[in-house]
Amino acid sequence: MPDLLVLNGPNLNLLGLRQPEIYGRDTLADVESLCRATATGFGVDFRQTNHEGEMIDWIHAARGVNPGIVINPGGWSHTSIALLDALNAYEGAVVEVHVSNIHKRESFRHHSYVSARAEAVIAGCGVQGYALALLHLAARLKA
Ligand code: CA2
Repeated sequence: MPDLLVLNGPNLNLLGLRQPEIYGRDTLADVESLCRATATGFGVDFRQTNHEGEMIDWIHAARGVNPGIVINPGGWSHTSIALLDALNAYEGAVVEVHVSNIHKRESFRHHSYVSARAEAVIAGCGVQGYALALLHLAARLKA
């Protein structure tokens, strides 16, 4: 089975290390373990970057290779048409995840450009949102 790609945007390397009242205490390494344990039948290619161009290059490279992407675009969710354009050039399934419920937070977090491309959006389930996203993709891609 080909790998599912799990992409994490800026500052998510700090998960579990700061602001636990918003993002919880699990680190990004814990999230990676959770993803690997959840995506039965698929490999997981798990990445994080603080550089928007690098994220876009990874999405381009996924074309024709990875059948699904789980993406937490972090702050780029609310700013990046370039990220949306890259996802629109990708033919596979996309699920957007946010650890926090962006709709309960500041109004500038309420809109995500990526949501226009995602087939599902999970927000506010904490890091379990990644597991839910992978369960959805695995079921959808095996069917
Ligand atoms: O809730 C989410 O997963 C977010 O995508 C996290 C982003 C935020 O900009 C989005 O609005 C919602 C922030 C990335 C994590 O930043 C941290 C900063 C300090 C400590 C821990 C994480």
